[in-house]
Amino acid sequence: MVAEAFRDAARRGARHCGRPIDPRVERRRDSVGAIGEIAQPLAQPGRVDGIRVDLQGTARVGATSDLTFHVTDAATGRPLDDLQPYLAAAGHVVIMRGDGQTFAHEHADVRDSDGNPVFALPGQTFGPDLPVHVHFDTAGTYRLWAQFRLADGAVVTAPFTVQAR
Ligand SMILES: [Cu+2]
Repeated sequence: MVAEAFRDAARRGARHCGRPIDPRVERRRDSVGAIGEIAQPLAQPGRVDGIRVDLQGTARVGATSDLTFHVTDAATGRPLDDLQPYLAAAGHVVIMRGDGQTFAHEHADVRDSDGNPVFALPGQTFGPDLPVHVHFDTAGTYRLWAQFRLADGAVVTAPFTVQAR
């Protein structure tokens, strides 16, 4: 499902952080079982291969929606504060309307000590909260895929379904 979404995006000429989207991300950890069942409302956690991702916030139409992905170890509940940069971002989010007609790509908000937005650089760590600002143009169902890199280098892709109102 995620691979399909990224392939669709690639076909439309979308680019991922200045690079063409490549669905064959190295060492992907997205478990097919979790990806196939995309039915979590905004408040429901996504679980991908031992990682739990809670999506917090409200999906509002006509305003910027401030969402937060909260990443924990599903078995122990340990907040993961050692996420690594992946393609110069702390996290990547693909947002697609349910009918597939709109597509957006956002990044987790990373700021320096003065509050200015900056790239996620090697050696930095992030989490457990990854803030993302999303714009929903019309009310309805959207699919979101959040992608980030664990301390061991594995890339996790967590799917969500949200209702924007
Ligand atoms: Cu990106």
